Amino acid sequence: MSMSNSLKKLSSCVLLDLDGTLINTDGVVGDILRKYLCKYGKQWDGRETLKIVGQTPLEAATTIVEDYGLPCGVDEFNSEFYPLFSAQMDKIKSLPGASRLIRHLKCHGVPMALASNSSRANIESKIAHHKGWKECFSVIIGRDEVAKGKPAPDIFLEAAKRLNKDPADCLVIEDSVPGVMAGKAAGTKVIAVPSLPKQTHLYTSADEVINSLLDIRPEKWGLPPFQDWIENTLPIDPWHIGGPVIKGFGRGSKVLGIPTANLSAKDYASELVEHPSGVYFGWAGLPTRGVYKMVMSIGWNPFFDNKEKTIEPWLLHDFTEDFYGEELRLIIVGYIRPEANFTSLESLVAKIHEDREVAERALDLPLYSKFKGDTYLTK
Ligand code: ADP
Ligand code: RBF
Ligand code: MG
Repeated sequence: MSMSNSLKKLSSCVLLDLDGTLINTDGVVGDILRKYLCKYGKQWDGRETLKIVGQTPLEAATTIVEDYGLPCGVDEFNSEFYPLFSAQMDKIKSLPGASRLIRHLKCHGVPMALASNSSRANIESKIAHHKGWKECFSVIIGRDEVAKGKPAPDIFLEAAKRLNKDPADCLVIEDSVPGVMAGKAAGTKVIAVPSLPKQTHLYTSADEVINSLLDIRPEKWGLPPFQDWIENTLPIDPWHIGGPVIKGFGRGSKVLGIPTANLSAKDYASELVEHPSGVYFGWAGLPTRGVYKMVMSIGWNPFFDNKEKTIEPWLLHDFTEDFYGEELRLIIVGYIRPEANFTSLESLVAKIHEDREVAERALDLPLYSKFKGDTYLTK
């Protein structure tokens, strides 16, 4: 690290954006649309969710009206959609790593501000549904409390002022491009956590671009490090998915020597939206065969630049035959790293084998091994 690098990175407080950074509205949007589209005799395709993630409400409405050929205008669609959305605000989930980050900073006495482009009242009603959040912020500031919203610097300047901090000592965490611009214009350091995939190139003014809040390393910014990593793995709230094994891209075993048993992306689209791309691990059950350790990637496989987000589970066992069509059950218990690109197939394969070793070792820890006996895996 150069000297200027080490000097520029120290922060003493954190300014957080809300929508798309700490909370995720897209799951709720999908639930509403599923019911709404029935009215027009259309069936909601879960993959549409992936398409509208991170779009502005107007862009998303236009996408849906067009893709489904709805016999109404975008304005009419919005006037019907918005009341349905308001009524579901309590169902908006926090993003993976959001509560962990807030609690960690609070616990170490790092001052925090919530600085959002939505109105103060709107912010308050959204965070009311997340227990313990409001108390963590010394300052909460909305669009209606300053002259100009993001990308103007006003919101962050005001937040720094109310924290009695110089903007240069503040670290902004933002998912949107206007938000990153606002932070830079205010003179803060900015970590971008884009909510849209493959958009890194739009965030070049940010000091760092990370894939999800799971990848934040506070010590890089002079803040206290997380202490919950165990043997190169991060425990997560376990999630369960299952279904019949389908044909994938046909390159796992052929190109990499690493077979991955694919599930239908359509059936678990809401989980795909909810979980950041990256490398995870856990347990896999094939009810007629047994329970096995498993390491998987979730995402677009940058090396192959896939168009669709998929889950690629590699069962850590030598099978003598394929098991297409069989029911596969997964419990995902931990996170290893973000997806990466590689300059050669050999380096990708070497990294995946390293992931396998990390997963294999970690799954023997009681904290992870206790899920092996879960009946979900065996039906
Ligand atoms: P596809 O692109 O169709 O997923 P792969 O080359 O990735 O093809 O191979 C995956 C298939 O290989 C699985 O669907 C399964 O039937 C079989 N298979 C054999 N051993 C394993 C393993 N250890 N982990 C995952 N799948 C395996
Ligand atoms: N693909 C990538 O492009 N980047 C990765 O970092 C990456 N990590 C992986 C980790 C594991 C444990 C597994 C099983 C796969 C990973 N892959 C990654 C996906 C790999 O490219 C994928 O298996 C093939 O695309 C098969 O379709
Ligand atoms: Mg596969």
